[in-house]
Amino acid sequence: MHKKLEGKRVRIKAKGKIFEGIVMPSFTGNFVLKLDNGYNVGFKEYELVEVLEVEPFKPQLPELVKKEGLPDIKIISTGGTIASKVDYRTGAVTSQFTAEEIASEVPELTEVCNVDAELLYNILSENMKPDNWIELARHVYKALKDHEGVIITHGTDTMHFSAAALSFMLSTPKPVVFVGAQRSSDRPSSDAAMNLLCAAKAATEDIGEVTVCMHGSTSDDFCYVHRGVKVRKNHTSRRDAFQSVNAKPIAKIDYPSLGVEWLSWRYHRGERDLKLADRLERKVVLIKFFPGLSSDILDYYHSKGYRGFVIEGTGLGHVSTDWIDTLRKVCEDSVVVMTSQCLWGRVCDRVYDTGRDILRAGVIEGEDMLPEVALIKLMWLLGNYSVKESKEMVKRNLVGEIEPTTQY
Ligand code: DAS
Repeated sequence: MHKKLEGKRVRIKAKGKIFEGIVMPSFTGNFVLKLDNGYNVGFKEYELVEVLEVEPFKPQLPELVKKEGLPDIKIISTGGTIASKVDYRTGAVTSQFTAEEIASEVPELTEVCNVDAELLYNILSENMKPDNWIELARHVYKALKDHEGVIITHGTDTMHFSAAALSFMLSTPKPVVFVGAQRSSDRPSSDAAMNLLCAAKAATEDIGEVTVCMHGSTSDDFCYVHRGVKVRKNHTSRRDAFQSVNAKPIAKIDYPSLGVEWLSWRYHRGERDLKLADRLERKVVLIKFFPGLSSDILDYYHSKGYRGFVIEGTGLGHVSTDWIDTLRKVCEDSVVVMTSQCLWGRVCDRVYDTGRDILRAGVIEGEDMLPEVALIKLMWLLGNYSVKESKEMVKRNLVGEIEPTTQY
């Protein structure tokens, strides 16, 4: 019965009282009602008094008028929590994409820039694939030709993968800013509006690279702008889940003043030309080593035609010494890059015997690259260069993914 009533406004009798609200989806078997005060109440027993008919809610959307002197920014939506809100009437998670809908949620946006919006996908980011990265890169490339910056709203789970992918595929003279939310806009603790506003500010600033803009602390006091190849989601739920790793954030944007404090080096606006190199080799694999893992996994992927391997090794970049023979064989016709599951610090295989044997087998040190960034860099290199050229280029810094020295 609950299912049929979901989304409807009803009046029920329970615990000797009358309650009115919207029937919400329930996963507990209880009957869940969202009351007008926004709280959900569950009932094991109830008596349906009546189903109330309500007019479909039509939000008043603002008329977006371009303001002279404000930069034109494109918002490309791909989905995720930031693009969603619970529709109280129906309990469904609806998505908001048009510029008008976004601007109606964050009216301050129109004080920072002129926005036009495009819906590319409506997917949660765990479902993003390399084909989506390529299509997204092409849409951003096109938008950069007639906008001063591009904002990409994206799910948080794999946002740093997408940001890294566009960092290698797209050379940009203007800001490209990925932004997500850990809490949807219907919740009091939502970070969506603040993240989006700070991202819009970043998209109008003197930045010429792909970045990620998210909360810098658990409070609503500032956001960080992170380099797209030095950032990672490091917490399942905190609003400051995104951290720069082995680098400082590029900038701190104060909220609500939107004051900008530069924290580290950056590509400046106009420093690089607009270029797109959108081929990616899919047969590249990231393997997290753990004690007892057999090197058969290398043989398996090699037999399937993979010629790109990133290993997330232990400590300074190690795997079990019984991997050495297989590594030597695979390195003959493949690129094998060693990164560290410590994430912080730099791989150095010249300290211990194991590391020296790994280097002699032909494995390449991944410096201070994050494992997933090395994976995407190798997908891009092997999509555009030979194995031999990729072996040379993977250890060189291309877009800021490798810092010259280890500061952290
Ligand atoms: N599932 C998450 C995603 O789409 C929701 C979010 O965090 O945006 O990445």
